[in-house]
Amino acid sequence: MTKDAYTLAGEAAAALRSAAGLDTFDVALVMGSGWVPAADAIGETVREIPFTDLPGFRAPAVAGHGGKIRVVRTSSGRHALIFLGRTHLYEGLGVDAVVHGVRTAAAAGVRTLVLTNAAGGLRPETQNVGDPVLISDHINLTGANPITGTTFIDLTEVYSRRLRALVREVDPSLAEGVYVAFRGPTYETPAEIRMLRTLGGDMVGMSTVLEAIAAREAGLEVLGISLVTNPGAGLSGEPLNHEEVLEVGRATAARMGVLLAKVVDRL
Ligand code: 8IG
Repeated sequence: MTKDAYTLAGEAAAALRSAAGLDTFDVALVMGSGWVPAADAIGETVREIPFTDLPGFRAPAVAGHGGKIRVVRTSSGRHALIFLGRTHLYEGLGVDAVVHGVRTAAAAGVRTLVLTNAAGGLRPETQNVGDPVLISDHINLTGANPITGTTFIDLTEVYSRRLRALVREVDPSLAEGVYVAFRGPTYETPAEIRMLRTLGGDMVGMSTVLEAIAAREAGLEVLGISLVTNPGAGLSGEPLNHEEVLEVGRATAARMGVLLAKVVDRL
């Protein structure tokens, strides 16, 4: 069963190499909601491949989540795979579908993975909407795991200390935080948000952790960045909605794009 998922990723990687006209890639970036407008700054587009052209991929269900892989050449000549959109666990397609892009990137030769997301902020005392936060660690409350069987993967340093230091050379103002993931698609109750603050979480969302685990299994070095787009439920008195996420993304696209472009060129 799980063997099939890795085989399918190998087939998708072969199709991707052929569609891109390239044998290997230096880095892959997964652009979460709010991050898609930042993709344009990373480099010059070589090709765009709809997810539906590759084995095992599904078109994302969520507005603002794109639905294709952009192959980009950066100013320093590196080749990046930019995933414009991702599959979420709440879509009900299963864990393998959620991590298929990461496994495909790994099978296509990628060694470094940048995972971005939009998230609720659990620390409005110190976080502002529109701030990017480096993910230092995660708490996986999805109830799921992409790995089945007796593969005991070490998660002591899921999010590379080296890559975080490299990003802080580019932007020393960036804070770090612990990302908590729920399955969704509901946002949290105020009581759950209070619980997550007590547990040591700094951001909360519905993505990233399963992809990060699959990436560590594949031996990739992982960088994670959250864009805080709303205070967690009950922390601001306002209800949450997805449109504000996209709006914050549009407002911060230039800053996030420059940040990612500089980071990718220093990898
Ligand atoms: I953007 O407040 C975004 N994604 N679970 N909670 C959860 N996911 C989110 C949130 C949030 N904001």
